[in-house]
Amino acid sequence: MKRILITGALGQIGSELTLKLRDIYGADNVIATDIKKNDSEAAQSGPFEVVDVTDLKRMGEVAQKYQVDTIMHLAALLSATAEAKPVFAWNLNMGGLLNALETAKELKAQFFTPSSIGAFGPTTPKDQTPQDTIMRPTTMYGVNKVAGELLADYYYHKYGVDTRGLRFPGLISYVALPGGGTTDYAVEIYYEALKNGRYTCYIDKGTYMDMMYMPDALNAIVDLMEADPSKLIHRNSFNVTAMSFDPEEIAASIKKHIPGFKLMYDVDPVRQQIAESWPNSIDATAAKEEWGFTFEYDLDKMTKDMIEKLKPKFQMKISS
Ligand code: AKB
Repeated sequence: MKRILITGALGQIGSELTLKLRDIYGADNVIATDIKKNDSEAAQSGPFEVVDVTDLKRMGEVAQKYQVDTIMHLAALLSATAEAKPVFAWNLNMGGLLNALETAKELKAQFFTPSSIGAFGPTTPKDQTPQDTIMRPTTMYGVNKVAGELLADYYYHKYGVDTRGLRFPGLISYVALPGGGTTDYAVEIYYEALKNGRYTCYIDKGTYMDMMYMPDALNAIVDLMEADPSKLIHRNSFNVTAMSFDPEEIAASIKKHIPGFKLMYDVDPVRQQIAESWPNSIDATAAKEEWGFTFEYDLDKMTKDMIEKLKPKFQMKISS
C-alpha cells in the first residue's frame, strides 16, 4: 500500500484508520473521502475530497486524480439503520461497494472492505462459528454483507482485483461513536457510566456478541492488507474477534472502576432480534493461520483503557 483512498473516512472506523495509515504511509498518501467534510482530524490532517459513494464518476475522478493503488471502502449503513431503511441500505451498501470495486478494477488497485458478524444468521452454528459455514442472514445488513463478500470474491476471480476483507464484530472506541449498529450499546455504556453512573441497555442480559477494541481492528486491517497473497485462502472475508460478552459482563468490568455503576434494561425488540440472529462467538482460526491475526485487548484491558481515555472528556474523578 502506498497511495490509499478511503471512503467513509469520517465514520467510526475511518476516523481512526485514516490517521493510522497517515502515520504509516505518510499524510499525503492517504486520501480521505466522505459525503461531507467536517473539522475532525481525519478531514484536516491530509488530502480530503467529498465523494458520494453512489456516484461512480466522482469516485473514479478522485481515484484517478491521486493515482491511488489501494481502495479501502468503509462507507455503509450499519445493521439497525439498514433494517429501518432496507431499500436505501441496499442501494447505498451494494451500489457503493460495486462502484468501489469498479474503481479498483480500473486502477488495478488493492481493495479492502469490512464484512461483519451480521453476515451470519439464525441457522448458523452459534458458538465458535466457523469461518466456512451456513450464511443465511435475516437482516438487510446481513444480506448486504453476504452479497458483498461474494461480490468481492467475484472481482478477485474474474478481474484479478486483490480484494481482502474482515468479518468484524462490534467495534469499541473512545474516538468516534458508531451510529445505527446493534452492538453500539457496548460503546454507549462507557460514555453513560462516566457521565451518569448508569446505563439503560437496549440489548437483553444473556445476549452474547463478539466485540473488538478499535486498536486491534486497525492492526488487523493493516496486517491483512500487508499479508502475503499466496497465503490467503479466504480473502473475503476472515472471521476476527477478541472477546464475546453480554451486557452483564461488560457492566461487571466497568464496576471494577466505577463501583456504583448501575445497569438497567429497556430492550429494543428490533435490535434484540438482530442480536439473537448473530453468533454468540466466532472462531478466528483461519485469520490466525493465513496471515497471523492477533489481538491485544480483552474485556478488562479494553475497559481500563476506555475509562482512562474517556475520563478527561467528562472531567469526572473515578477511583481506579
Ligand atoms: C452493527 O452492529 O451493525 C455493527 C456490526 C457488528 O457489523 N457494529
